[in-house]
Amino acid sequence: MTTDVTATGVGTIRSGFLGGGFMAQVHSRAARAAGASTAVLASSSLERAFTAAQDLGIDRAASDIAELLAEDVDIVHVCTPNATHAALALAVIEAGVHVICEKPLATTVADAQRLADAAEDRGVVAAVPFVYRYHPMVREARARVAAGEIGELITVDCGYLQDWMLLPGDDDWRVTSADGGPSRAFADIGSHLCDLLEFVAGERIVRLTARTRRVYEERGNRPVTNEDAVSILVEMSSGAIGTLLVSQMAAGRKNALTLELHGAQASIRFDQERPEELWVGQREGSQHLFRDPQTAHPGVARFSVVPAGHAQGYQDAFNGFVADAYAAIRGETPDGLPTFADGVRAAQLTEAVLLAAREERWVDTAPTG
Ligand code: SOE
Repeated sequence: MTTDVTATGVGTIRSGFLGGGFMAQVHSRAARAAGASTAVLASSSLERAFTAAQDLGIDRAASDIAELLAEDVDIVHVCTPNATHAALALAVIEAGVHVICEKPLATTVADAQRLADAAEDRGVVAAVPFVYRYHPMVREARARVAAGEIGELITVDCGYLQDWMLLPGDDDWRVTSADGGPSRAFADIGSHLCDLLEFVAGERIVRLTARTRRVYEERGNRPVTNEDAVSILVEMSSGAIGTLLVSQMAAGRKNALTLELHGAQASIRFDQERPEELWVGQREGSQHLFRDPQTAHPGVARFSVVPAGHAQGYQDAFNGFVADAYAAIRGETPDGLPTFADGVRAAQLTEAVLLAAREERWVDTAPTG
């Protein structure tokens, strides 16, 4: 005898994609892993959409967002250049369709807030891929901190280092404010770092000051109008202090997001390039923990999709995020799903970093409301 699963209300979600680059690849794999039908993709032209749809195994190519929305999709993944996010995400929300929008959600706080408000008014699920939250060992760290296992937070030492913009010839659409937005290194990767810090520590960055650095004034024969690197000093709600270094020009560092929290009893360190591990530092008997659903903190085992010793990585984290966003569409409330409110928070921190650097001063960043 067979049983109809759709009869339980768990129907197949139809997903649409705006953009055909690296992020659309990652999103579409995750959508498929979550059991969705990857229905349609639109890009900057029908030709590009057709090629990308073919490469990614997506059923149909659309020439623009209107055509894409006409395909009766349940959710749209916005994976286009940064400066286009706000207008596209708003059009999706106004059509009453759920949305996952790449970060930065918008290039200003006002636009990001407008999107968050619009999503709430329309009652659609609106998520931002702060996907590092979905590494099982990040959840383990968060659970241990929340359980008081490291004690009161004293200092934090964090970084997010890449090297793909190291050489003067390295170029990308993100280098100009017109396409990338006023911030590059911070908005692109510093935003992940701050999201993860606040998520794991369970507290906010309440003040910061920053220095930005642009190494080459020109790339690809056009002026560079945003930063390659940022150093930040932070103060947390508990009074903890810390440093954050963010760079896209750190030779040899590919995607080195590191988070180290020092508490009154113990320290905890996560390194994104070794996501199966967690270091717990102690005056005596520091430990290296390895992901193991059998010994994970309660509530954390669900993030392990394969048994201990069978390595999980970036795409698995992405899959976990998209699966949770789709669960939210089905009416569930998954713990730790990053929403547009978190996208607004990232925009606030981005503006604060740029302001602090420009005016050489401390800026208050405690969330209001
Ligand atoms: C490039 O810097 C990039 O792909 C980011 O845009 C992603 O958000 C990050 O996860 C990996 O690096």
